[in-house]
Amino acid sequence: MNIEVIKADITKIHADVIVNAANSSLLGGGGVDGAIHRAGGKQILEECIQIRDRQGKCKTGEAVVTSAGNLPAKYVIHTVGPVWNGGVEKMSKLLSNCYKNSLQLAESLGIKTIAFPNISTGVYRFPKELAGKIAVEAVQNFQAENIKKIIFVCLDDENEMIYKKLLD
Ligand code: AR6
Repeated sequence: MNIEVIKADITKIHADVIVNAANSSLLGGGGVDGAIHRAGGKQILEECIQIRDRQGKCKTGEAVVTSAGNLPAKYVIHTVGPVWNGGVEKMSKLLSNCYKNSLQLAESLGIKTIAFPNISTGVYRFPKELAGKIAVEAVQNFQAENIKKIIFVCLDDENEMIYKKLLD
């Protein structure tokens, strides 16, 4: 399995799956969530609403999948990161679950490439260095069968530097 780091807008990435840092309502928001819904179009929101109607809100650390609307990806996996509250152990476990559950769901779709944003490190204020360490550990520990490439897509220089150092 190949792990890459790039600095880019995730909505432009040609991967089978792009992951969204959503909130538990699944109804969109700001940051990467807003960008994905804007670029992907209303199809994504309609599917999110159907999921909500079927199974209720998405809990922190869990993941659900929709199609990708107008995006170059095939699917969007929406996961809900923890809102940082300083409780390192619980927060770390929840963030790790986001990566694990997204990868598991991606495996079940039989896809080969998946792109992650830096979940929880924006509005949810998770410390970037710790979030990077958790993300890298979670993907390195994942036993992939179909997935061949994982891309960490960073929007800012700080995250790009953190991930490049961690994967060096
Ligand atoms: N491409 C790649 N990364 C991005 C993009 C983009 N287009 N836009 C932002 N980022 P955030 P969170 C980075 O706030 O902290 C939403 O309102 C950003 O620089 O998007 O998990 C949801 O609805 C940061 O490093 O997500 C939730 O309510 C990272 O993506 C809440 O924000 C995550 O920042 C979730 O907060």
